[in-house]
Amino acid sequence: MSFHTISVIGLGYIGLPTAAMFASRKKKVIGVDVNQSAVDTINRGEIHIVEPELDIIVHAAVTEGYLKATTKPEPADAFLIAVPTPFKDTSNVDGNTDIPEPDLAYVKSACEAIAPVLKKGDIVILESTSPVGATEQMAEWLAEVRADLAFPINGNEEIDINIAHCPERVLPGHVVRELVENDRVIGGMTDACSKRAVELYKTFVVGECVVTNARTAEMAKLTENSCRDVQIAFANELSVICDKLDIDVWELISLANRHPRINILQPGPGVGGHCIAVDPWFIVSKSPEESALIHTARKVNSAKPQWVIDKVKVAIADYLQATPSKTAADVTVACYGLAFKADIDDLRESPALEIALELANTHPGNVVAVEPNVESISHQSIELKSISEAEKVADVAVLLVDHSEFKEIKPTFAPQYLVDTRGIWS
Ligand code: SAJ
Repeated sequence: MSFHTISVIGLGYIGLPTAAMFASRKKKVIGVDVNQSAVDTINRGEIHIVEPELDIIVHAAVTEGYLKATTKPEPADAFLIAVPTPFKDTSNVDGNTDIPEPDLAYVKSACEAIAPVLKKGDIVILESTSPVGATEQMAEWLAEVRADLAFPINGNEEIDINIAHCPERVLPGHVVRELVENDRVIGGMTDACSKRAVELYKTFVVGECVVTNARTAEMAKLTENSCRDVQIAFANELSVICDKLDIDVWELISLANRHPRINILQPGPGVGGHCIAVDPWFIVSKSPEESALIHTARKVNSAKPQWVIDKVKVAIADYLQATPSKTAADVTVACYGLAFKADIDDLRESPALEIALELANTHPGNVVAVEPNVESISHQSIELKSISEAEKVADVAVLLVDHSEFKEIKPTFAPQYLVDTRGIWS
């Protein structure tokens, strides 16, 4: 049985490109989102996020009538849930965060929203990165609302609704290409569920659809991002050690990487985004005793922004010592980059933004920022400037993101007044 109508719940950085991909293969796609303004934007054939090539695909899909967005689910043959799975704020009274717990509230709401329109033969796929056991939980939530339908729970193979976890694994900035080319992990709750999910993804995926069970698929996604977090933590720890020992960490890493079996990643101001800084906690919160390395990596990466802030404060102090006619209030600090990584506009969970805001809150002088990928920011304490304006006014500079625009220039800050967290100007 083929899929006539596909519904994608959650039209964000993953859901919208996925919906657009199905629509580009001439499937009828119903995108569902609670955000009315995002729904209106998409129905005008426009997009509310920045992702290369996506605007053209969405525009074509909407004008040709294959994609429409709505706030209320409608019947479909397949439902893909791509809603956020953040963690709960577990800060204690002292503001110290213990081990954060995953928050599946958006998945639960999505289940409650689609349950009334489910019919025999449908498939529901959880795409959101989730802790182990979330897909089983999702099936139970659906079953609670639809006692008239058989779900693959408690070993039941005689089912009306197929359930699978097929985690998204695409890199922001390359989503359109990676959605098509990357191999896809397909974790069905039964073999039949996996088979149905493979049929669905084969609509546009040219990469291999590799079948496993739902729990392994959940853990595979968490493992990929935790592996990257641990590797970045190693690079970040090296950068702190090298700073103390007066060694250029970027030269060191490029030398070590000449070894045929070594491939060290790059240090930075910390790890940002809504994936790598979040997903390892899903493992740690479930298996705290067994995940010492993953937990430590998270702590190393989380501590890096404060280390950068301290370096900027030392640079400000050095500047004041060399310029006794000035006070701290006269010193302008320029932050180059606010996004969570290069060449994107996404400021969510960005260590660069965290550093800039903390500097703006604590430094008595001006803090300006250059962020070529956004036109405005909601934080009034930071003034956005162009590259040339910032260089004119800045006394102390901190390079936070290796945007292409920054790689093309070489500002003339004295080394003692420049904190280069990406190693492109130093
Ligand atoms: N970073 C470094 N040094 C590096 C590499 C990255 O400091 O050498 C920092 C970046 O600046 C950024 C953060 O790490 O702040 C994360 O960036 P990223 O490019 O490593 O990853 P994301 O968050 O954009 O996307 C990741 C990808 N996962 C892996 O590469 C294993 C992507 O494939 C996933 O689909 C995505 O998470 C997700 O949605 O889970």
